[in-house]
Amino acid sequence: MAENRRAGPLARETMAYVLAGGRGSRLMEMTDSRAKPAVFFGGKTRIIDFALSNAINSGIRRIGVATQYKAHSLIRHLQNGWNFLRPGRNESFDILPASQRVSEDQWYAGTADAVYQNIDIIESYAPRYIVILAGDHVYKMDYEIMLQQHVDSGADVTVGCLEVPRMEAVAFGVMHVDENYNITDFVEKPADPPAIPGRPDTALASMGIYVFETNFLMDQLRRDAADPGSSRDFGKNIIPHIVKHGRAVAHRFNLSVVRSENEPDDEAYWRDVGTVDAYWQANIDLTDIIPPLDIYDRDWPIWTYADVVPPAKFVHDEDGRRGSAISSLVSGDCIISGGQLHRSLLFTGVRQRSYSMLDHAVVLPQCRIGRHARITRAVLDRGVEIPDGLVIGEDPELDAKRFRRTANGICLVTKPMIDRLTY
Ligand code: ADQ
Ligand code: ADP
Repeated sequence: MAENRRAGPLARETMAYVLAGGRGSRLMEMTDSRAKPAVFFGGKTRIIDFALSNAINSGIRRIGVATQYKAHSLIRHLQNGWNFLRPGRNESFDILPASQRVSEDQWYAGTADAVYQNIDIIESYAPRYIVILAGDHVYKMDYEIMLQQHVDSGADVTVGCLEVPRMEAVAFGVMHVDENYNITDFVEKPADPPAIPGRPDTALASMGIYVFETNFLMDQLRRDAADPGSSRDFGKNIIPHIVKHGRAVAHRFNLSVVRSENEPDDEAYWRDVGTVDAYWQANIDLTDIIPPLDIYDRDWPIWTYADVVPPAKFVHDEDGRRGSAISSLVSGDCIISGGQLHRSLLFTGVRQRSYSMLDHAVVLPQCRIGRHARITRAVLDRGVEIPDGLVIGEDPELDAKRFRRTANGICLVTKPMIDRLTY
């Protein structure tokens, strides 16, 4: 009976457990007040919406989200947008903040501990499989395909992987695989990443995505918790242990990436958006005529919580100058009155006034752009009010004094930086 019973997708026997506690400190002041998964991305969504939408679109109906660092903004977003799963239909959505669980500590020690401390909740749902996800990556992926591979291969753990330039692999778990994609070696964040054999410039990196049978994972977590030398981390402890003592298999992201017909098929889109430069670039990429990520794909919608707002509006100013946008994304409740924008992305509720110019700018919700302001290659954090006439992105030395200017010349501008301006 049990063997023949499985009719639906494996996803319906799976819980997605999203790790959303990390700060993402390389995003600098953008994550001063919110965790990286809560950072806005792409006009309406936040970064965590991608992992959560992937789970829902893959057919998963049980989701847990572990939070810790500056979780207020994240938790409010989750409660507003993601609480539609219903216990009466064998669905569940749990927000699991650190500090409320078994340990005396206020904090999850590491990513494995963020699961371990909620073992009782997970076991109460008895999902057969569990997929561990990072809440801070932008990509579209069908986890059902990875689950299928996991079941077919009989692995103890299946680890999502992709190829990255070898020098970038210092930030990742790096693996060696045999011809059947069995992982033969795994090293977390190596200073000198090992290359894929025969391809000296490329390494095989872990995406920080893991599939387990729940019972097996719980055994591993209990074993790890009893080891005083462990830092309770998947990448540092759990995965290397299984590679050594069990069977870990790599799942190539290429096999399960979801592409629309409008996406180039030479790239499997996955972004960590972990730095200001990467964040700026990934948002600006959306203004391409054919962007590498299609956020208009109705077959794989990225769900979010968004306020109900009026449409964007473009008006000319009193001199008859147009308010206009070229190669740009403009969200609801924006009013462009006589200003111009080019290759820019405006989130909800931005006001851009006459004679101002935005070029390659990423403007988060509720910003105000004053008259005659000129802003090039910048990220404006939520609620920033640019005074009349302010120029950003044209004088590197001045910008570096006033704002967070990256090595690539991108300026991150926050409210406190504007408050400190004297001129
Ligand atoms: P990192 O991304 O550096 O490496 P980590 O900082 O542990 O690993 O973050 C993983 C995820 O867990 C993130 O989504 C983060 O927000 C969250 N997180 C971190 N600490 C947490 C905690 N204490 N409680 C709850 N959530 C927490 C990992 C793997 C690498 C892999 C990369 C891919 O360890 O092997 O290559 O992900 O990005
Ligand atoms: P984030 O910028 O990451 O969204 P918050 O959600 O905490 O961070 O919002 C930033 C500011 O916007 C807060 O200071 C808060 O006062 C205000 N805000 C946004 N949404 C709401 C809301 N639903 N209720 C109250 N305040 C809100």
